[in-house]
Formats: sequence, C-alpha cells, structure tokens
Amino acid sequence: MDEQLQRINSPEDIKKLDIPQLTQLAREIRDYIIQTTSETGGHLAPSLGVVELTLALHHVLNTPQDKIVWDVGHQAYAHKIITGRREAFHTIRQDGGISGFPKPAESPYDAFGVGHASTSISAAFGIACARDLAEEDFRVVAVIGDGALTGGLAYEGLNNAGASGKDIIVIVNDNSMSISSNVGAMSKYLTNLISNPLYNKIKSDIWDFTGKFERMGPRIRVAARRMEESLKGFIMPGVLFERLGFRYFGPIDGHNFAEMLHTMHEIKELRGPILLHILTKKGRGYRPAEENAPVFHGLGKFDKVTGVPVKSGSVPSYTEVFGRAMCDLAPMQPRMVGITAAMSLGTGLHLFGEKYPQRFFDVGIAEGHAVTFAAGMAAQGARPVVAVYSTFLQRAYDHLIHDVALQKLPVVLAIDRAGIVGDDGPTHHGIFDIAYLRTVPDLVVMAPRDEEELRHMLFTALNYDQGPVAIRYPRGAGEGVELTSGFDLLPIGRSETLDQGEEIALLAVGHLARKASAAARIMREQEGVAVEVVNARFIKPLDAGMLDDLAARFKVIITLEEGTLAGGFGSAVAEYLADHHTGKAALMRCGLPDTFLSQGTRDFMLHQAGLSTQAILATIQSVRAGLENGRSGRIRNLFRFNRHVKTT
Ligand SMILES: Cc1ncc(C[n+]2csc(CCOP(=O)(O)OP(=O)(O)O)c2C)c(N)n1
Repeated sequence: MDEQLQRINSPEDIKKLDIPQLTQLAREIRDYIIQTTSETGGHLAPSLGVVELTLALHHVLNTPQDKIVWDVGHQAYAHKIITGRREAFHTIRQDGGISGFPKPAESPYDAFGVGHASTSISAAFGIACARDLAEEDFRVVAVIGDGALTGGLAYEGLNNAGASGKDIIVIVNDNSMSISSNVGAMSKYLTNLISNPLYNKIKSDIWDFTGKFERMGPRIRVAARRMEESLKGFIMPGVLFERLGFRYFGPIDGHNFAEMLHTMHEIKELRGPILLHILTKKGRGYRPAEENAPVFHGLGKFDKVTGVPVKSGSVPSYTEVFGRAMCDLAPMQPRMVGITAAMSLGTGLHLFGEKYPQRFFDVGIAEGHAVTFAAGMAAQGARPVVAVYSTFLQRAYDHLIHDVALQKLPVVLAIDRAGIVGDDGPTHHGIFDIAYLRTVPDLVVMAPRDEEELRHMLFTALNYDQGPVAIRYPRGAGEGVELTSGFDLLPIGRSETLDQGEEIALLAVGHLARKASAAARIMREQEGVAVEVVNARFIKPLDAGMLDDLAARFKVIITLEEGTLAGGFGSAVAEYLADHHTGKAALMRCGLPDTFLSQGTRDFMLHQAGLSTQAILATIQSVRAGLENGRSGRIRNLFRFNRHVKTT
C-alpha cells in the first residue's frame, strides 16, 4: 500500500490533508478498490465515481457525529476504507467479512443500513427530526444518485423534508447513469441544469461579486438571492428543487477537490434544506469501467489489467434463458410487453429490449410503479411481463394486491434472484417471496425445476388469462439441461413426480427438485432405498390430489424450498394437511430459518441451510435412521442439525 492511505486510520486523518495530498490519497484508494474488487467482485464503478466526494465529506463534516446517509450504499467502498475498515476491506462480501453495503452494526460511521434504492432522503430526514426533538446539534447529509432519484420514495422524502425547513443536506450525485443509462423526466431535468451554462455563469458571478461585500451584512446577499430567483425563473425551465423547499447549489464538478471543499464548507454553515448537485463520472479512474459502466456497476472477479470479467462456466443462467425465451415468444404473442425497473441487464430483459424496443419499458428504479403500470397495460389488453428481482418486488406488494390481483389482471411477474443471492447479503436475498405471494388470492405462483421448465412456465403464464402469474427462479447458472425450441403448456396446479419411492417423499420447490432427485439417486444406488421425489411446480394453487396421495402412502413428507420457512411452501402444505386431516404422514419442512441471513457464496450458504444435494442426502439418512429407531421425535431433532446458517 502506498503512502497516504497507510496513514489513514480514521476521518480525523483526512482533515489534516491539503488538496495535493487528497488527490494522491484518491488515487491510492482507487487502486486499492480496483485491486480488491478484481479479486472479490463488487460494485466497482459506483464506488470509483465518488472517491473525491467521500473524502470531501469526511474532510468537511465531523463524522460520525455528523451523519452521512448513503443511498443504495453500493458506492460506499471508499467510505469503508477510510473509516477503519482498510485492513478488512479484502473480506468484503465474503463469508464472515465486511458487508458490501453500509451497516450500522459494522461501524458507527455507517449511519443507516441500506441496499435498496431511494431511501436516503427519508432516512436522513427522520434522523434530522429526531435530532431536533432531542435538541442535538449535528449535520445530516443524504447522498443520492440520479438513478435512485427515479424512485418514488425519494420524492416523498423531498416533499416532506423540503416543506419542513429543517436542516438537512441532500447531495445529488449525478453521473447520468443508473445501472444502465438513466431514464425519465428527472434525468432530463438534471441534464438541463448541467447544460445551462448561462445560468451557472451568471449565478456564480453574482455570488462571487456579493461575497466581496461580506461586511455590508446580509442585505446584499438577500438582494443577490432575489436576483438569483428571478434569474432562475427567467432562464431555467423550472426550479423544481427550490419549489420543493430546497436551496439548490450546483452543478459542480464532483472530482474537483477545490470546488467541492469550498462549496461544502459554505453550505455546511447554512440552515434549512439544502440540495447540492454534483457531477461525477461513473467508473472514474479505471478505463474499462469508465467505458462500460453498466458491466462494471457490479460484477464478479475480473482481470485488473485487461478489465475482462473472469468467466464463470458455460451453462446459461436462468436470467439468460428467460431473456431469450422472451425474444422467442414475442412473435407468437404480439401484445406481450417487457417491463423492468432499471434492471434490464440483471434480469436479461435487455435481450428483448434490443429486439423489440417498442415493446420494452424501463420505468426507472420504481418497482411499485412498474407493477401498477403493468396493471394498466393489462387492463387495456396488453400482456405485460414484469422482470424483477425477488428482493425488489417487496417494494410493490400493495400494487400487486390492489392493482393487479384484485382485478384479476393477467400480469406475469418473472421473479429473478429468488432465494439466496450470496455475496450481496441480507438486503438482497430473495427469500420472502413465497411467503408473501402465496397469500395473495387469484395469484398463480410457479417455480421451475430447471431452465428448460422456466421456458414452459413463461409460455404457460402468457397463455393464462384468468389472473396474474408469478414465476420465481434463482440466481446464477441453470442446471445445464438441454434446451428445446418448443414450448409446452403446463396444467395449472399440477405437480410432477420425478422418482417413485416408499416411506419418504421429498416434495421440492424449483431447482431443489433436481437436487432432491440427485440425493434420491444416491440413496438408490448406494443403499438400495427408493425415495419418492415430487417437483411441486406450483406453490399456488397446491396440487391437492398429489398431497392426498403422498399423505396416504408415506410415513414422512419432507418439503424443500429456498425461501423462508415462516409462511413458506412447507407451511402451505402443513395448512393443507391440517385442514383436510389427510393421511398420517409426518411433515418436515426444510428451508430457511426465520432470520436475516448473512452473506457468502450461494452454494456454501445453500449447503449450510441444508439445501445442497449432500445436505438433503444427510437429511434423508437421518430420517431413515429415525424411522428405523421408531422415534419420530428424534426425526425432528435430527432435522434441525442441518441449519447452521449464519445470520446478520
Ligand atoms: C429498490 C431497488 N431497486 C433496484 C436496485 C438495484 N440497483 C442498485 S444500484 C442501481 C442504480 C443506482 O443508480 P444511481 O443511484 O444513479 O447510482 P450510481 O450507481 O449511478 O452511482 C440499481 C437500479 C436497488 N438497489 N434497489
């Protein structure tokens, strides 16, 4: 490690540095972030873009008494490095390591926990109000990107905070990018502010000029302010932030220390809601990231020299198969449209968008809007497919119930990253969707056993017109099965038996059906024991006939799901068995415990949770041992032994 960075143990050390030293430190921090993320993966481009901003904030503010609330938090790597986590930085996003996002439990400098977008202004305003009630005195700064500013929550925060007159600073980090290019009217508005040099020139001239008459008291500043107001009304297309109650500063160059420090020192002393608009370059200082910010937004390991991502095998991901199936189905379904909330790359919908731009809608980081927008389209006869990550669909729960399901509108939800996502950790695991979806009336919920079945499910969903359909599938590579070119219509609510057996039945959701089948094969080959395996296919409606049959024929039914056990698929089966008093089978539920899971690799975490092939095998063997001993109580205890999951 080079000179400056080695000496930075806390933000106190930053305050002593002059601009050349800060510039040197910024360079070293960038190198350190690039080197580390090339080995661990992570959110590289966002973090490189805010190095100067981070140093300037800690230079001017008195952290941690003053609070910095990062939006999304994916850009906080430099913040972590200079707030005592320099040595731990190489463990970022790994099992037992530091989080990839701000986490108050990790450091007092992380004022608010985050991972989802657009929360910073609301949270910062809450902190400001609590501060004032307690008659405390510190500054609160929300740092929000132009992408996160497309989320409705950001406006709720601005609206509330602006009218309050309370002391709060919002910094808009404008790099014109969300993950992909930013979209929407606000993005255009910000661009307009940047490209209005006349206003900016006159404005800074006025402030420079009046600044020279400081001793003449506030009167001249008041006059200048009036001039600025009328100037804005005259020259600018709108003074949105000012009308919302914020005093607007900027745009300034977010990589220029002199300008940043000067402006921040000035606004730090001002009272009331302040909005500072800074311009930055995403991926700044690393050419591959500057040139391809969408790919370098968040990625796995890569070659630091060439910038080429390390390839992770040749099996196509569920995401890719979904994206291609959308393209294949488009000619057959002329009214089908694809909708994403700023995640076209992540969900694979960009493939459809490139081929059918008229039928592709990126609505910004606005999941609730995406779902209601889809409802509107469906009400008018279109066949919308909303491609969304499980964790972000949480934002759209009321929209799904009130706007979609209640009206039985045929909206398809393609839910990617359902289950454990791995290194992004607890803010991003998609483990609640089974529990929150299966309680919605008239919603069909499916999970494919492999990427080929995903194609058939998408086809089935688009041919079902009785109401909405959700299809949940996991992160990462598919199962490597052969992909056909045709599409099959699956009977709604009908499961599929993969293996015949006796005594023990495994009833599995999604890809776990294949793992269960692999475990059953080992049992058959090594121990001569036949275990029944059923691919549930439908989480809702349940296959009642299949459940009656299993309950009548088996001693133990084991449900397997990559989702929270509380309220999950196993709970649905338990409810059915209890309500229908069917059979005598003991039911065991295998899934994720009622806790926020930590981070690590997906395979490792699945294994810890008892959901790998080996762990399922161990469970079958334990249950068999329990059955042989005739101690049913022991079966349950043995079952618990698999769940050594790490929590947050
Ligand atoms: C509710 C929600 N939806 C989607 C995402 C995924 N996501 C993470 S960062 C990001 C783009 C953020 O853009 P911006 O705020 O401009 O920050 P930048 O990465 O450009 O610095 C998106 C869509 C998220 N974190 N939260």
